[in-house]
Amino acid sequence: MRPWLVLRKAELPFAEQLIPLDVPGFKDKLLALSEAGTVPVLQVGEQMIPDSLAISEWAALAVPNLWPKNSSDRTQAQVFCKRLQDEFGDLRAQAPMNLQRRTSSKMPKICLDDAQKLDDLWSGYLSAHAGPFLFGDWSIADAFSTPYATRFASYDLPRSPIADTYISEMMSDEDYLDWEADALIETWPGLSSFDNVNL
Ligand SMILES: N[C@@H](CCC(=O)N[C@@H](CS)C(=O)NCC(=O)O)C(=O)O
Repeated sequence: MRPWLVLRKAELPFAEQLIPLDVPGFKDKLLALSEAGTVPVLQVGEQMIPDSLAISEWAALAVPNLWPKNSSDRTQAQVFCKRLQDEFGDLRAQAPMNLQRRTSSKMPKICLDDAQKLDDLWSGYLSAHAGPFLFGDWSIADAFSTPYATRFASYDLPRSPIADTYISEMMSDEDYLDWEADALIETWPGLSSFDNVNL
């Protein structure tokens, strides 16, 4: 979702190839695309660019204004994106991304602690800028935040009013809504095992 949103905002045309994960033979398909054996991977001519942040950096070199203009904000945004990839493991593990899911089940404290930490970071950036996005205008940092926004919505995670407004902003973005529309009609093996899916 992250580099997909970035490429959409960059208005760079691209074609998608969807590779279902966790089905027999999926890893071989991924390893044929990158040494890491993960998606996403962007193919540009002969070049294969793995990793969401590397793809986003590639787009930012091709198109202006995907990072904040102010250099201090830009550095903060870049560091923040890396943290969003590397940290918040408990939130990601306990609240896996599933746009079809809506539940109010009690979540473990480790997950709520991560959610609170992210809320604090979002609130800090939002308070320091005029909004509506983390660094004022939309940037790659907002693309990297969007998957977390969906987790707050799916799992009804507690959040501050400022974070709630920001989550609504991300989830009403027209590019996000295109992605969501596809996700809502997607069928995956194992999806029915979620006992509290509420379409
Ligand atoms: N840091 C990488 C992480 C990529 C990643 O973990 N992708 C997951 C899907 S979201 C994947 O390919 N999982 C398959 C696997 O690990 O076998 C990025 O942001 O692109």
